[in-house]
Amino acid sequence: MKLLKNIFMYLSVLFVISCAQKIPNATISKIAPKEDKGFPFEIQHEKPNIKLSHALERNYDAYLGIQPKYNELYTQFKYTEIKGLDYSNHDGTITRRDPSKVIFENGKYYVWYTHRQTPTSPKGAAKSNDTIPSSDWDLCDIWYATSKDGFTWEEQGVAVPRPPKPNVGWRSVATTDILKWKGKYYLYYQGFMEASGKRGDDCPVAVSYADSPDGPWTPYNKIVIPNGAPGQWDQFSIHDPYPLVYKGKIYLYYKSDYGVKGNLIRMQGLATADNPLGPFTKYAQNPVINSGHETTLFPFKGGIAALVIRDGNEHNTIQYAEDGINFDIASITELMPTAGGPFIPDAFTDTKDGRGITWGISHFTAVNGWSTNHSILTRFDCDLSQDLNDPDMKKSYMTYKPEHYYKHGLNGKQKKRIAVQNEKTASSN
Ligand code: AAL
Repeated sequence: MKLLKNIFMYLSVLFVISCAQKIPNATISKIAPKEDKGFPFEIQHEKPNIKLSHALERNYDAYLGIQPKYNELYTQFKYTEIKGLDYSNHDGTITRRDPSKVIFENGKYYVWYTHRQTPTSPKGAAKSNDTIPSSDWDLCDIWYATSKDGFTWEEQGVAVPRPPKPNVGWRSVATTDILKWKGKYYLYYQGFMEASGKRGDDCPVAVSYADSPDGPWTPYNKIVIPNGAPGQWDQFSIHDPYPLVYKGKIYLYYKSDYGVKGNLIRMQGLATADNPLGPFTKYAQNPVINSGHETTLFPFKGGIAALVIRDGNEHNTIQYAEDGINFDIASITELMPTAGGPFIPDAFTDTKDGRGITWGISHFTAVNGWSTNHSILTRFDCDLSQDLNDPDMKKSYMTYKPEHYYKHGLNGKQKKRIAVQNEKTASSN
């Protein structure tokens, strides 16, 4: 019986092959499998069931939509000058930079930031002293401002001053971010024990806490996130501490600079804790984001999204990690907010469906050149929200005037190199 069956199958296969050989070409194309028809003209939001190139596979698998306008994690950024803050005619003696996330409490928005008010603008580590700052974030305190509409801000003064020597942060407290946890507020910040730039930017993370966003803030006076062990990527700096509540824990992302001065590589790491005062455990496979500068993240759907701004292979991208750890590129954009502190209504609710962000505060540095070096706060708007659909934020091009391009023209050294090359080309012909 089995033998008969095998013979029958063998004959059937032979029959099919011989028929196929006799079918003329025109008929073959009609009955050819679907994948030979080519990529369809009609827009396909679902991945078509045909053989695709690597790029097209990626276009369906890596992004939340097949075009920026369908991609919830794509946006342009629009900037508005904020009102209410004075900068002493931009002479470099007042800086405001590295804003925290924005929170809404007591009927108003709150933001905290690095505030410097010094007799001169920064003069570099060698010329710095007890009153002359080395860098824009040297000799700073943490101040805060409130606003009813997010455009006009009223400065409220100091939140966390530099503590007396030898406490962590006695030289400068800078680059803060806010956490709300079990009804209390926590400000994390970089605590400098020497002028930045002396050996680098050596500043472990310290924290102060309060019962109200208006303070008073109690300094914990202990390092909560120490630098890495000697030889590790984060051995010298923990920058931009950025806490969120995720999976029942505090997920604090941070940046570090590794490598040697002049060739620093910036990446983002993660430390988690069950208690705001620690202990924090650094994720074993840090860094978790291979690019980016100041850290800006927010809960999105079931995971965490990140603005990966300048520096690194993946600068100018928005990334997403379904588990808060394994980040992939979700979109590529431009004019990203520097040191963005977004308003994230569900930053601390341990949401399982993060709704995203639509605006925040960021900064512009060296606004008036280097001799009067200082930074200003600005407002940014965007559409990275599941609850907003603003087509004006989803365009995928920006036009810049020729002056903008020429401002980024060749420098003297490059012009010389080209002149030498021109001479070589001329003499070899
Ligand atoms: C910023 C941040 C940190 C650094 C300095 C002030 O870009 O990464 O805050 O220490 O510069």
